[in-house]
Amino acid sequence: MKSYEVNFDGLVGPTHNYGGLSYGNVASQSNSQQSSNPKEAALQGLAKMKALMEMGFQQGVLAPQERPDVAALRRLGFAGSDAQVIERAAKDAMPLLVASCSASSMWVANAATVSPSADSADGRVHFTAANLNCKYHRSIEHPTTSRVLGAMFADQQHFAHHAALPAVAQFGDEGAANHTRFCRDYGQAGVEFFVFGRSAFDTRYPAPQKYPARQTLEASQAVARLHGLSDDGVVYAQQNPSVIDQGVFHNDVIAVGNGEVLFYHEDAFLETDKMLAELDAKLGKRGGNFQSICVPRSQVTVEDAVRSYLFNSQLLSRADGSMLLIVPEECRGNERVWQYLQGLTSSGGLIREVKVFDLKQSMQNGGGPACLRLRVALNQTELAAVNPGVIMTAPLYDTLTQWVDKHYRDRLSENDLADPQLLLECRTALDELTQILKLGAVYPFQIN
Ligand code: SUG
Repeated sequence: MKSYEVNFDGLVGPTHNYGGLSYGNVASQSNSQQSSNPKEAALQGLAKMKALMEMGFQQGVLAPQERPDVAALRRLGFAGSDAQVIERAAKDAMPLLVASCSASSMWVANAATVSPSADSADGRVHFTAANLNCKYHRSIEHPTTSRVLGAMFADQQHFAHHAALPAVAQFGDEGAANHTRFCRDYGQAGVEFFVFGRSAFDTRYPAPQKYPARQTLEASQAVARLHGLSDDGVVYAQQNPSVIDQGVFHNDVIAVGNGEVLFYHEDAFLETDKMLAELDAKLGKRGGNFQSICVPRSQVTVEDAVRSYLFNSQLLSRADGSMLLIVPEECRGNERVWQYLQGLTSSGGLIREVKVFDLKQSMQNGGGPACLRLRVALNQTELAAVNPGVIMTAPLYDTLTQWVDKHYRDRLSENDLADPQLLLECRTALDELTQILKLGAVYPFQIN
């Protein structure tokens, strides 16, 4: 049976703004307080989805969340009508209002970890929503994420959903941003590669000194257990703590993998040789031929990688077996990175082509092409069981661009977040969206 990697991209929500909320994420910190353009952000994301669909890749869409999250503000003690809750938070605790307005759910690489049916013990596709417990504004995403994923992948015969891990730092889980799957074919058993930043319980593992390591070993192990993965099909590796301290807050900022290929920076991991040998041996046992492409620090520094998001690219397998890299415009803007990419594609290796996308609105918050997508490997039967409303088509693209044009503002600054009208605009837009995507009631304002 034919199998596919389906990319579900996060649709940018109407409150996209630069809140400076992510300590350790250089772009988020340095663009704090700038005004944003939510309409442009959403259209940039949709343009990428459309382009991939037109290139023949399977493409889906993942809905944004209700923001401001009034229910979250109520849990923090703000009371009254919805408008009063927002007003009071704006007056007494602006950082909490900003956090409750973040459109960060757009970076769906952090929505969940997904294991395909070929890897799991019960032969179903498994999803564990990420608790995103390192940052308050992200920790409030998972209940709605779970409902949205449940509405997209509803058929229990094929899809199994797990609630987010316990909401403590020891089980800090950032989802697929620290998870890669290698395989010979999407429908065959593969090797799932979990990269962690620190261990919560084992002091032998070093930890970064400056910025937080968001993903723990124990969280990755729990996800592997929940998904019923076998030891033969799992490899754990530690991220180099020194790159976390240079702004590599997720592994997908310094490495990307797909099929049999890992594309990574020389400084990305600890004990790299051991890790590569294990990946090679385990993929070999599953009929695959593991290949790695190491980008040397002499050509691209970690700083270049963080600024350009070279590794936050989408590595896509084409029908002829060659690979395509989807990179953000910032890669073209960095001379060393661009030169490296020219050499890479002309060397006759696996990666033959680079396509550049303008995702500046998302990039300014530290979210590149790979952050904006959640990969789900599905066989034909499973793909047919996905809610068809969320599969990208030319008519859906047109409908969604019109929907964005109708509902989104083209400028948003911190003061605008206190405007109770923004909440009404968002709810009106999302109510319509759930009808467009045929999701049913998934938002707090629809179910409470
Ligand atoms: O969690 N930025 C996100 C970016 C996530 C990128 N995802 C991956 N690399 N997979 C984060 O740091 C910034 C929000 C703000 O500052 O307004 C933010 O949440």
